This record gives sequence, C-alpha cells and structure tokens, in this order.
Amino acid sequence: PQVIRREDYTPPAWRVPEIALEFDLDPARTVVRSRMQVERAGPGPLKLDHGGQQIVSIRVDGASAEYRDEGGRLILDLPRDSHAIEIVTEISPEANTELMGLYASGGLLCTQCEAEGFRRITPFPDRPDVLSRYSVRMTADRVSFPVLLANGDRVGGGDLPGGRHWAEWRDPFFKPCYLFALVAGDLKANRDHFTTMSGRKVELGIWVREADLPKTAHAMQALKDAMAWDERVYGREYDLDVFNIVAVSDFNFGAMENKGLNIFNSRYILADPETATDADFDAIAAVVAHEYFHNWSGNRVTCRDWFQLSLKEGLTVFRDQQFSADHGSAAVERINQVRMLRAAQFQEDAGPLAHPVRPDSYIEIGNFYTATVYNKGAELIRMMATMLRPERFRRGTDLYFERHDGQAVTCDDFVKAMEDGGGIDLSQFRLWYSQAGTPKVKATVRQDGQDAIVSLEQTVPSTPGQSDKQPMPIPLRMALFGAGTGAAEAGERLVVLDKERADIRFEGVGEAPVLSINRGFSAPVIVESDRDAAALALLSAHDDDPFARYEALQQLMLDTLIARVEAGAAEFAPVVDAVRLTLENPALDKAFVAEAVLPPSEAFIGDRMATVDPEAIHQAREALRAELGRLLEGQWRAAYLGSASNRFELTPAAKGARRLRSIALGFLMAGGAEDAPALAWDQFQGATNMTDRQGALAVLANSDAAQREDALAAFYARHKDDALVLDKWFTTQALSTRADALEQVLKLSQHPDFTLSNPNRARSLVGAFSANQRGFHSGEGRGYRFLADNIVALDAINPQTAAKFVAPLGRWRRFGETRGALMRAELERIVAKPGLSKDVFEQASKSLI
Ligand code: B3K
Ligand code: ZN
Repeated sequence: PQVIRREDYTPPAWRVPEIALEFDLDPARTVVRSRMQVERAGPGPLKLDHGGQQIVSIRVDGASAEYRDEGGRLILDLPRDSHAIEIVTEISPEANTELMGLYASGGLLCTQCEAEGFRRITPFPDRPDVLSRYSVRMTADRVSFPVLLANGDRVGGGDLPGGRHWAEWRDPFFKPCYLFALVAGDLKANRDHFTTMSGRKVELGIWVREADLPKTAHAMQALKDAMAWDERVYGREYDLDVFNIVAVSDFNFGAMENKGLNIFNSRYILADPETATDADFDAIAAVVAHEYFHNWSGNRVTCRDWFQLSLKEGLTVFRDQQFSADHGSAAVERINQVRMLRAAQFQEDAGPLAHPVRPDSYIEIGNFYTATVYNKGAELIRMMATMLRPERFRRGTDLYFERHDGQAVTCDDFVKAMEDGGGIDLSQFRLWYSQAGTPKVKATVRQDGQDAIVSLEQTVPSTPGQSDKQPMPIPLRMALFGAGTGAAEAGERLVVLDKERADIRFEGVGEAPVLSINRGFSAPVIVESDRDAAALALLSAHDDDPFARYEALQQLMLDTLIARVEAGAAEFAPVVDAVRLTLENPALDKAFVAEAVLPPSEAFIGDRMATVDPEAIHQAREALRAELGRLLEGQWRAAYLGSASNRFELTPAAKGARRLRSIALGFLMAGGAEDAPALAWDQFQGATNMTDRQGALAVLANSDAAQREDALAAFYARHKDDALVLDKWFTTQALSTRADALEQVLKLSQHPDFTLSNPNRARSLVGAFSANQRGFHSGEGRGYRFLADNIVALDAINPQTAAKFVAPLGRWRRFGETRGALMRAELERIVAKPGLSKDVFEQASKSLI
C-alpha cells in the first residue's frame, strides 16, 4: 500500500467554494446528486477522491464529461478557471458495515466523514484544506424518517407525493468536507436553549429514540456548561442559531464534531443513575464539552492536512481537561489524565507504533487517531500554558483564533501564535512535535553547605525511524521538603531543563532535602530519582501538591512491587504505613484518598520492568492488596461505613464517597475479611445506582465468593435489554483478575448477545480483554490467538475498528522469548491474510518490526 508523507504536501489546484447536495434517502439505495462550483487555484487537473461507489453521471458545465480513474481518484482536465460540476452517484447505506460515509444504525441513517469518509458519499477533493459552503436537500420516507437534520440552519421543508417529505439545510460557514453531516430517522429531541455572551439565542437539541429522552438531561447540562465555559475562559462564542446532537448506537469511536450537528456514540450521551456509573457521567460531560469546543479549535480553525491532526485534537483535549478540572476535583482529574496517558500513550511511545505528535508518514490516517496525537498532544499545549502562565497563554490563543479564523493551518502556526501572542521563544520546543518517545529525566539531590543542588539529566529514547534525538525543553515544577519535618524548604520553582544535563541550586536549605519533582505532572516524562522509601513516604504525607503526593505513594508502591517481583521479597511495611496515614488524614477528601491508595496497575508495573512476567506481577500486587486489606481492616471498614450511599448526587464529594466505598470493599475482600462477600452482595442487591452496583459486581467478579455467579446472573437478567449496560457485564468479566478470565472470555465470545458488528460490544469484550494483562498473557498463547481471530473477523466488516485491536500484540518484545514468539506468530498470521485492509496491514506489519 501507498505511504503518504508530510513532506509531499502541496496545496490544492482547485477550490470548491460552493456545493449543493441532494440526497434521495433510502437504506438500500440512496441517490446523491452533487453540484459543485470549482475555481482554479493553481496548475493541474481537478482531482476528486472516490470511495468506489457507483457513478451514474458526471457533467461539466451541463455536458457529459471525460474523466479517468487513477487509483481511487477521478481526474478531470478542465479548460477554464471556473466550472460547474454535477455528479450523480448511488450508495447503499445498509450495506455499509465500515460505518464510514453514510450508513444505517438501528433504523437511522447517519454519516461519519472524518477523516476520509466523505468520498464514500460523493466524489470530492476529500482533504481538510478545501473549504466550502454547503447546502443540503434531503428527501425520505415520512414515516421511517420523520426527522431530517444536517449542518447549519433548516431553511425549508415539506411533504411530497408517495409518502415522502423533504428538508433543506444551509451552513453559512466554510468548512472542510470531514465536518459534513446528515441524520435521518425517527428521533425525538430534548430541546433547550443557550443565550450567548452577545445575547444571541441558540436552539439546542439532543436527538435520541423516544424511550431514551429521560437519559439526556446530563448531556444537555454539560453542553450548556461547556458553552458558558468557553466564553468565560477562552472568549469563544457559538456562531450558529442551532446546535444539534444525535446519539447513535453503532459508532467507530466516541463522537464527532460536525458543524452544528454533532453525532455521538450513544454511550457518551445517555445516562441516568440506574444505568450509568459516575465515570460514565464524567465521560459524557467531557466528550460533550470536547466536541463543542471543536467548534473553534477544529472547525473555525481547521487542519491543513491530516499530519496536523494534533492541532485540533491536542488543543481540544487540553481544553476539555481544563473544563473537567473546573467542574470537579482538579487533583483527581489530573490523576486520571496521567493514569490514562501512562496506560495508553507511554506504552505506544515505547513500542513499534511510536510516532511523533505530528507524524511524518502514514498508510491509513485512521490509525493516527492515537493517544500520542490526542493525549501527548494535550500535554504539549499544557507545557506551553505552564511556561506562559494563564494570562499570556490566553493572549496566545486569542491571537491564534483571530489570525487563523476560517483557515486550514499547521501545528507550527499554533506554536507561532503562542510565540507572537505570549512573547516566548519556542524554537526548541518544536522538537516535542517532531521527536517521538517518552523522555527520561534522572534527578538527584545533594547538599552543598546551606544550599541544595538538584542534578537533572535527560535522555530521549530512540523510536522507529528516529535514532538520534536532541535534548528537549522539559518544564519541571519542583520543590524541596525537609527530610526530618516534612516542612517546605524551598517554595515551588519552574525549571525548564533544555540541555542534556543541568544543576539547579536551591539556596538556604536547612535540613537534608527531599525532592518533589514534576509536580502536577508538568511534563510528560518518566522521572527516575534516588528517593528511598522514607523520602517517598514523607512526600506522600506532606507534599502540598496533591498530584505529587499521589505520585510519591504510587512510586513507593511501584518500587516495592518491582523489588518483590525481581527479588522475591520486599518489605510491605512502609507502604502499609503510608496508606494508613493517607486513610487517616482528615484533611484529604475521599475522592483523592480513593485514588491515592490504589496500587499501580499490573500493566504499569510491567512497563517499568525489562521483561514482563504477568503472573509474577499479578501475584505480587495481590499479595500487597491482601496485606493492606488485612493490616488496615479497621480503616477500610471505617471508610466503607463512612461512605455509605445516601441520596444520589453528582457532586465531587458524593462521587468520591462512592468511589472510596467500592475500593474499600475491594481491600476488605482482598484481606480475606470473612463478611466481605456478604457486604459485596448486600451492596450489589441494595444498590440504588449503577456506580454502587457495578462496583460490587466487579469485586465479586474478581473473587471466588459463592455469590459471584448469582451476581453476574442477576446483573444480566436485569440489564440484558440495555446494550450500554450489557457492555459493562461483558467488560467486567473480560477484566476479571481471576485465573480463569481467558476461559470465561472464550465462552462469552460465543454468547448470543456477543457480536463484532457493534463496535461498543466488540470493544467491551475483545478490547477490554486485551488490556487484562494477566488474562491476555495466560493460556500459552490462546489469548493471543483469540485476539488475532477477532481482528481478522472484524477486519472483514469494519477495518478501522479492527485496526485498533492490534497494538497489544505489538508489545511482543517485552514479554520474554516464549510469549514473544507466540505473539509474533499471530501478527504474522494476520499479515498473511489475503484481502487484509490497509488499516490492519499497517498496524500489524509495523508491529512486527
Ligand atoms: N474528531 C473525531 C474523531 C474522528 C476519528 C476518525 N477516525 C472525534 C474527536 O476527536 O472529537
Ligand atoms: Zn476531538
């Protein structure tokens, strides 16, 4: 397959300022008529990307036209500088299992165009730097599709003979075709409105099946909060009179920011306490805000080409992270962001699929919607914001939006706006966009008379195609604490390490200092320090930066567990003491305590080891959990009882209490408390909300308790008709820490409710299981074979989602010779499959290198 390179970018030879689309909608056979006004911008023919659908006719200025097909592109040699093109094509939405372009989902017709789906609807220069004004006319059966939506404002509609009707929509803003959308279906709206900062009234609608209307309140509130927040924090006002959201059940990812018509995976819209966990509620608010924020960071200012994807995604993730921090516990938000970054992005950056935040080449762009582009991209924006501080950062973003409104630009244009607006030199910082790999920072501290000297040293690992790395500017927030008292010895400083090595002097430090570094996780790096258990325990008890405090206890647990796995024994006592102090500290809120006392995940422990032994890691971590459970039984009981659920509220305090309750329950179970299974069963039975019910279910599902089977059966019986809740039932079992997880998953894959054709369901079992380190690597390669079989099967219907499942096999180098060979063999089997998509081919073949 062809490799697309960033350096080959050339501007389009033709612009398409106007396009009028007509859809004669029908699930089996939809006729699409496109009328484009094209204008020459440079030398060369008009090139229209073509998704392979049937072409009925192509006319230029009213006459049938000559064209040639060059590898999926229609080439038209046009004599003048401006022409009218009319193309009629036919597509079949119900045969579209890839869920790209126009497709059918649960009786609806909907679209997904980003990145390159628009070409599957009609031939077009399907690239983000061609901006057009759209008008869309749809006709459809009035009974099956009473609601017809598209981007912008509805400008007309009416009945037609034969039981059909029509509607026309116009979007006044120029947009790239990846932001085009339409929806047709039997939908009902939760309607509301928002008055913008300049006093304009915007009609809001969240469109779902009638039965789901009661589950849309939370998303609506999040939308209004996001609109107000973007005005307050970034000065960004919404620009159309209508903002619609539609929820669909079959969707390849989370949601899509189409101009004025966001389309969502229903899991990021629908929620009520009975069916959604607190984490679901939070994710809904974050995704609704994310897609809304794209209206400025993505739609008004878009990407020049897909290599610049992080321009909109990194910035928008950063913005949604700020929004979540402002609407909940900022400390817990940051902990969760870092957990996610380490679980997904650090792993990616350390493996065969590592790539820069701004990639240099791809085979299939769908494979580059990655944790690196999104989450590391957000960390890059955060580092710039940290160095600039809020006021100058805001001047930078203001300049960016003003300078580039209506344009398709590059990551470099963003950095330039930060430099010009914020007054900072970011020349070296640009390396963060071009160099892949997670930097390592070694930090040591020594005393020098009355001063302390912190020595820093950075290394950037080599990654595929990039062996020679330059030092990066790494902004590190740091402080010192007295080793005896835990008192702050030197207030926080922001140090930018921009060379391989640097010594930082802190003057007038009284006692032997303990280093608190990368506070707030100010840079996406791995810090290695020589801090011993006593120093980490001290920080975990005294650091005034909540993230650093969390991090100190994590590091203490990590060091202890790695020593346990490597040397067979290690003292758990310092961890037990630190966890006890955390549990007993009345100044800490429950939400923070709940996260702080959780040992690092098995996968994270593995990431820090030369060779991963999943079973040994599991045993060590379980031993620690059992010890903590046993020795701190009184504290867990107190936490459990003190966090009893009363009225259901979504405040940070109430969510924190629910979280701590289920975590305490898990420790009581791990410690072997006799009544723990009964407590879990009572919590499961008596739960008045999904957070408590699912929390208890997970504890039981991970145990050998007699109530385990009953709980799983009861949960299934109660929720089997709610697809989103049934997904949780599959996931809870796929993530089970029991030795039989693989056997259970193999069985579940034969369950009548399991299907690969719904992406949420596929992810709930296959995707979740591949993240279960113990289970996936058990069974002498049968876990690998299961994953590979499903990748191949799914590739035949939905390559984009199939390709997302490949990465866990690509970690073969890290799991020792025997496992490594078995994993490789599965990758080879995948690559050898005839008719493989380029999506899966790219991921599997790169994973072999
Ligand atoms: N921009 C979309 C993602 C599209 C993914 C295409 N493979 C959602 C988002 O990031 O907001
Ligand atoms: Zn996005």
